[in-house]
Amino acid sequence: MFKHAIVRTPCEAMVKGLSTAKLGKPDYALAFEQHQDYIAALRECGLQVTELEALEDFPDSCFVEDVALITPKGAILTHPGAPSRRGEVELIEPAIKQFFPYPDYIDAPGHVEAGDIMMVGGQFYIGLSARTNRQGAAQMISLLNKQGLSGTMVNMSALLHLKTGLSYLENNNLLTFGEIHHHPDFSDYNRIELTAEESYAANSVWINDTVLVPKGFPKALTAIKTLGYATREVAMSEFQKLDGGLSCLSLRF
Ligand code: CIR
Repeated sequence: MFKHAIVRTPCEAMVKGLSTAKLGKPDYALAFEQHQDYIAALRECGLQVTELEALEDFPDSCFVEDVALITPKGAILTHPGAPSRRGEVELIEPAIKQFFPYPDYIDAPGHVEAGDIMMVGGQFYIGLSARTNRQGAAQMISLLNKQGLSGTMVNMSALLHLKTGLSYLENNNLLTFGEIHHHPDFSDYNRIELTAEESYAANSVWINDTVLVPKGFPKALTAIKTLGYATREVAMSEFQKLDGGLSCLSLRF
């Protein structure tokens, strides 16, 4: 069960955020509205939400998931692979310390963005991407070990972050698409493969037996409902334009 979430209000500079999506620039007013509804959805799932102020110097700072990993045992602040995002770490630190006074840290030359990390109970899968390198993943695994948890590295090629291509919905259920669907590391899970045109919904979020699903992906929504979950759709068009998914917008713990 999760009890808390930390989110950060999108800044107006988000229109200059990193993107490969080729979907155009986000509309700030609509992004703000979608973010408010995202917060409402977290609250509907029973979470107490800490809302942090917008940071105009950091266009991608609403994607708080990347700058910290929160486990059931503690917090680890990351060192993002994207240089423009590194300053976000010290700015989220005070909020993390309110819950975890003594976090651990990833240091250069290690890079980690926690969008590359998927938690399955006490086991953490760490995707090696353009944003998370081997040194960073190795540091992360030893910090997880210190907490009595374990981690493994996952080789991948095409995705921005590991969780861009999969989500763990608990109960052994994994939403996947593309390269991740056939990845040997995940062959023991009940994998639900999404079609290429619905691949964005592979980043859905389990929160206390409700699954948040991005709006506009009807086959994914049906597949998740068929597994027996309650679902809550959240419009995400403006964040999709910045390669950001549902999980990226919060830290849940
Ligand atoms: C970035 O490229 O860093 C942002 N525009 C999107 C980050 C998405 N975060 C995530 O997948 N965890």
